[in-house]
Amino acid sequence: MSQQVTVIEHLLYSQSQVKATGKFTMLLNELILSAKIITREVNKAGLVDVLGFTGDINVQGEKVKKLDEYANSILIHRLSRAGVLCGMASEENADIIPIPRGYPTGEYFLIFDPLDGSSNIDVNVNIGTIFSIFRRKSPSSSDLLLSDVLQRGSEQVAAGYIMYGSSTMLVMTTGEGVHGFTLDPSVGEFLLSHPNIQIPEQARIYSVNEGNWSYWNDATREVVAYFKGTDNAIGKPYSARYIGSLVADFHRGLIYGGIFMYPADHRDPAKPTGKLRLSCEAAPMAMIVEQAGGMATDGVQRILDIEPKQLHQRVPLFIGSKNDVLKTIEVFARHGLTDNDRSGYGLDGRCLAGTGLK
Ligand code: AHM
Ligand code: MG
Repeated sequence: MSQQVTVIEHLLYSQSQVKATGKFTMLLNELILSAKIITREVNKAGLVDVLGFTGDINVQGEKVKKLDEYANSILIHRLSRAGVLCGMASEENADIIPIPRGYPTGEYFLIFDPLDGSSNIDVNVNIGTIFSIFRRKSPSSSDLLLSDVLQRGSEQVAAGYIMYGSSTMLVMTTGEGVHGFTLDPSVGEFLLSHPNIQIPEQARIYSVNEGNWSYWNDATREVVAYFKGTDNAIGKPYSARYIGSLVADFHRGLIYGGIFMYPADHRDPAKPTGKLRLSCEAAPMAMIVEQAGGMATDGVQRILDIEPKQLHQRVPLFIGSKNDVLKTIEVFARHGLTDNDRSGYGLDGRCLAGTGLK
């Protein structure tokens, strides 16, 4: 870390002036402060035996929240009062989160997964916050519309994740490359540590929960067989790496190269959707990977081109190094899978009922 450049300095000095507006900077500041607070709590996670389990009553007589609920409430609390958002959506909330009455609003809409991979907390494995930022399309004087919320990933203004691991890292893009910042606890700032990240074009690592093999379609099995076989681009089996925490698996792929997959499966024939959510997981990661020179597809369509129909829509995801994603697309095309084969997928998500949005 030769130059001590903070996230905000980087945004102000090296990104276009459009992005470096006061409002956007304020939004980022609130995200950063939330990330620091979440880091503090994540670092205490191993002490739950000492400090009291979730569900316990703490010394103030309050119920101790689960870490993912805590992260969710911190983000909602801080960002809804920042005066920069017209609304929010979280993986943890069924419906849109409105800005409380009486607080100023802004033109940005934030979608986030407050603590992805939270099943890994108890075993001290990396977890993360994923975020996606859009600009509302309707005039700020009017009510928020469905079209403000359900935007294609290609319309994101910024996307990123904060990874809570051996150190805390913020990786983000505003559409001008991908930059990584590491939290220096001694000064309490995220400092530029990984400028202009580029994902290697050709990888040697594949990452997938292969325990789901029995539930995959033939195209998916052929893709995975390609990576673990010898008749592939590198002439020998790729290494398999799977943590089961999207941020950690994705981050490794971004730095070392690799393909991460969470394919559709037919465990429930009515929902051949894969597991990951389009808006709060797949789309932000897709913007990052494309900005770093990689690709993201559901096998047929570019992730960033998919128009969400529902807030919690799920989508199959193949993301990472260009050559490996291109190979996936080629195999799916050879199997004759088209857009029509996916009709209805992803529509299992909780709907927008009760949000008042039209
Ligand atoms: P979550 O949002 O409930 O935490 O689930 C998402 C996580 C991802 O981090 C990870 O890629 C995936 O679930 C792992 O799923 P599986 O355990 O089925 O392999
Ligand atoms: Mg998640």
